[in-house]
Order: sequence, then C-alpha cells, then structure tokens
Amino acid sequence: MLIIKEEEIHSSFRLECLKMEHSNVSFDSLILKLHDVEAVKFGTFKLKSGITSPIYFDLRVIVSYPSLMNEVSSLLFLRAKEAGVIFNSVCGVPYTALPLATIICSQNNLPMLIRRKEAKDYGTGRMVEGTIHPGETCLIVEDVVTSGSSVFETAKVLEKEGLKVTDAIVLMDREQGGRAKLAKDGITLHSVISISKLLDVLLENGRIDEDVAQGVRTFIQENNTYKPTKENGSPAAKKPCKGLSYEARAQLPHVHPMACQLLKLMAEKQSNLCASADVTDAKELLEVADALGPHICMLKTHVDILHNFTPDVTSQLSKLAAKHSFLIFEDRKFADIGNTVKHQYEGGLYQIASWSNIINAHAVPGSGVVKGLEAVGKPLGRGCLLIAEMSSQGSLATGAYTQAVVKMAEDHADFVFGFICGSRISSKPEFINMTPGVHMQSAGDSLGQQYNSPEDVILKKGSDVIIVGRGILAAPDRVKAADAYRKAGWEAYMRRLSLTN
Ligand code: S5P
Repeated sequence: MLIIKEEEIHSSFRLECLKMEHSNVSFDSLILKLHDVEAVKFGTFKLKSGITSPIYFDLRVIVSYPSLMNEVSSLLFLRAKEAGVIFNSVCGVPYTALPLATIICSQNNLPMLIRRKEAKDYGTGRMVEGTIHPGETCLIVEDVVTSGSSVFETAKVLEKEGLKVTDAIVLMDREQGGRAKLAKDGITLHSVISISKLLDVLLENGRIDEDVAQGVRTFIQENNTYKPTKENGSPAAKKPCKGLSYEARAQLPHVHPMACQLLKLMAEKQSNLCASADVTDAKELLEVADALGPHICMLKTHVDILHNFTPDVTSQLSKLAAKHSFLIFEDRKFADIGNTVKHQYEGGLYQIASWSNIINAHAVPGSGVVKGLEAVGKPLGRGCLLIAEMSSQGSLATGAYTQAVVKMAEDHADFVFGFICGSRISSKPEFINMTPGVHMQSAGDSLGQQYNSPEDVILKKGSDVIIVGRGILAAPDRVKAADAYRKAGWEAYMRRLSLTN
C-alpha cells in the first residue's frame, strides 16, 4: 500500500510498480457493469463529428452509481501505479473525469488541479484552479479517448501554467488513433480497458453477437483519427500488408533473405508459431526442440539460462533445426555500444553468431548497436529483430520510442528484418512482426507478463509470428499444446487473409 506523507505531497515521487490488485475477472465484471448501466451502447449513433458510429460511450451516467465510480477511480489509479508514472498532481479532463480525479485525489491524498473550460471574466481570470507549482508534473485523467484532442487541450492549458504533462490515464481507449497522436505530442496514454477487450468480454458473455463486434471493429479500423504522414513520423500505416500472404511477401524484391526463408518456412509448415524454449537444462532443451520441431517455424532460446551449457548443445540444436526445418532465434536482447555487442555476439562462452540464425537487440544505445551486430552477423547470413515494444506491464518502449525503432530498422534493412512488437508496427510488408506474451488460458503472470490470445495477435493486431513459452512448456502435453497454438495461429492468419482479400 502506498502511503504518501504530508511533506511528500509537493515533492516528486515515483509510484512503484505494485502487483496489480485487480484480476482479469474484475475487468470483466467492470465491463459488464458499464454495459448494465448503459455507459456503453450499440446501435446507430450520430457523433459530434457527423460520423455514424455503431457504438456509443456515455460515461457521464456512472456518477449515479457510487460504487461504480469508486471502482473506476481505483482502477485508473492502479493503472498509473502499474505503469510507474511519476507525477505531483492530478487533473481530470472536464467534465466526466472531474469527479473521477476528485475520488482518486481524495482516496490517495494527492493534490488536485481543476481545469476551467472558460476563464473567469472577473477576479484572477485563471484557467486552472488549485495551487500551481511550475515545473511540477501533472497526471491527466480522462474517461474516453478517441482522437486524444481533449487530453491534448487540457495538457496545453496546464503547460501554459508552467506544468509538465507526460502521461494520461483513461478508462476507455477507443483505439482510433488517440494513443499515437498523444505519443507524438509527448504524452503516454495508459488505458484501463481497450475497445478490443470490451468487445471480447461482451461477446463471451452473450451481450452482443459476432456481427455487432465485427461491425464495431471495422468501424474502429476505418475511422482512425490519426493519419500517419512523413511529417508526424508515424510508422503505423495499416493497409498494405494485411492482405498479402506469407508466400507473396517472401517474393517481394527488397525482402531480407532471413525474412524470405522464414516466410517460406511458415507457409510450408503452416505454422506461425515460435516456441520459446525457456528451460534451464540442456538435455531438456534438445528434447523440447526435437518434440516441438515439426510444429514450429522457429525455436527461441535463452542460452544463458542453461545450467549445463556446452558448445555441443548448440551443435545438436543446429542438427535438430535442419532435421525439422525451423530457425533458431537466440533471444539475447543486445543493448550495448557497437564494439561491445560485437564481442558478445561473436565470442565468449556462447559464440551466438556461430549457431543462431536470428538475434534481437534493444535500440536504446542508438544505431551503433545494429552496426556492431551487423559487422558480425551479415557475413554469416544472419538477421536481427529490433525490440520495438515489450509485453511486460509498464514497458517504456511505446509511442515515439517505438516509432524511432521502426525508423532505425528501415535505415538498417540490410540486417534488420523485423521487430519484437505487440502488433504490426511497420507499413512495410518486408518486415516481420513477432509478438511474445501469447497464452490461450492466462492473462498474465505475477511478474508483469501480459498475455493475448493467438487470434488477438495475428487477426486483430496484424502481427506475423506468435511467440509462446509457458503456454506450451507448462502444459501437461507439450506437443499437443504446441499443435493447438500452431493451429490457432494459423487459423487466425487464414481468417485475416480471407477478411482482406
Ligand atoms: O516483450 C517481450 C519480449 C520477449 S523476447 N516479452 C517477452 O515475454 N519476451 C520473451 O518471450 C521472454 O523473454 C520469454 O522468453 C518469452 C515469453 O515467455 P512466456 O512463457 O511468457 O510465453
């Protein structure tokens, strides 16, 4: 429990990443309650912009339900804690989020600021009420984000008063471009519920049918308010590669040889499954590789977790890769200056470059990390993935950072052929998007891992490869589980092709 002492109130503090107290069940029940009170409705609604929408949110109604108000406020505050947001005060976007901000501040002993919609024409004429400490950071609270413009306007008013705005928390992200727009403006958006999650829960509970859900999904996709341009530097241009098959992408003129090989393998084996062989015993690693080999396009290793590593393990692994036609991806996550990663990749105990087809790297050090790895890997015909997003709660790899990673990949397409990401993040079909954090039964673990289903990842998020670890390794029958993931990933891909072709 976070206790903020009186004297700490005006000093900056970091809210620790506390274990989320809410489970998936409480999200589900919140979504059902919001539907019960008609805070979310389905039908035909004319929006302020003139557009007709199949879904409508009216979260103002929740002021009439005190326990729902408290629940929403707690989840919003937990979301900020979980993301490790640093702030000094809280401001709700008028009007719906005002009472939510009030409850958050009152229950957590935090200073609040109130943004006025119009300046008073008497007295101070100020736009923000409350004690302002210029230079401090204010967290914005909002009920629903579509384009992000209300959050942006509030941020501008606060910034005019000398405050900083780095983050906003929102109950419902309509996934129509607000997150990307705000990221471009330097504000990270953290949402409690996304529209995809809302649709899934309402579908599962028989509140809506598949046609309604699909109608909303199509509307959301077709009404993205954030148009990526060269100027705003957004990587997300959704259309071009959704309809292309893996085979077609393998034939593209500028495709990297490693991407080409992988795409062909995926098509041949009808598998977009990468098994994450996170075991600590060398013998078990080889057994997993042999048993799962027929079902996977790629085996991901963490060779440094083996307690009994010998060079023989990697030569056995290479033989199994040839036997079952899969690629080896050592998930080393290089993150140092070019000169150091060169040595780490080529030498040391593991000599990764000699046996791993694919490696990955963080972009934090700048392009030197790629240049260092490329110097070793390119002559050997290897390929690299850049980590553009992470599946863990509170990951800092979002927004402008993710966009910069995409740019770095494009600038080094001779060696970088794809990304570790949550969804398809590049408009270029030559790049492969690989997504970890995939599980068919669990929503996450106690250490911040967050899971999506194969269908979410491939069909809804447009990624190419699912990376599955414990979903397979912890199953009573690993081979059966691997085949179930392969089938689920492949079926989602086939559905994606049929939707767009
Ligand atoms: O963002 C990431 C990136 C990676 S590579 N999140 C991840 O979970 N991973 C890796 O994917 C992680 O290191 C682990 O090896 C695997 C996920 O394992 P699971 O057991 O949670 O499926």
